[in-house]
Amino acid sequence: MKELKNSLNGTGMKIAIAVARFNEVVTDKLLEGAVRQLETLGVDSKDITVAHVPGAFELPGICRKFVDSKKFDAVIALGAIIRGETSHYDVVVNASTGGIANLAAEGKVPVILGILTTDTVDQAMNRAGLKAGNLGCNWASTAVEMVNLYKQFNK
Ligand code: INI
Repeated sequence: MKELKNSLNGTGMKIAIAVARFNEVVTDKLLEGAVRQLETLGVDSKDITVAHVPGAFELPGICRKFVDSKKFDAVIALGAIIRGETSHYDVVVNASTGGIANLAAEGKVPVILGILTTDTVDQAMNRAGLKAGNLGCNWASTAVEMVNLYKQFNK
């Protein structure tokens, strides 16, 4: 049996992060956690490119631009969609997560779904580092792990 190797070594990787400004109090924390974790895993800060967009709805489009540029090994989409704050919660959730999922499934480079969907700001803050750890860190690790898996198809 052969198994692909899993690795969290991010040395030499170029990573793009798209982050929504909507619910910035949450998404700033997710970004902070993601960048910190990428650097911990060996990604050079000059190899991390960040694009700020107005809201989660805008994430799939900018992620597509990052993928099509062919300059990045992985793309991470960060956002926070909070039900209490909007009547079109479901529309924004479906459009943003569906767009990211479609892009990810193309398999060109890993595209990481880093969008929190919660009922309250408190729940979102907890998942952005207040209580339950910062999911931005997890999503950064996922990006590096997936890049290392994808690399094994290019040999
Ligand atoms: N965008 C978010 O990222 N989170 C939200 O909770 C949200 N709410 O509450 O509506 C939200 N809306 C804005 C949307 O993402 C777009 O920026 C807007 O519709 C313009 O296209």
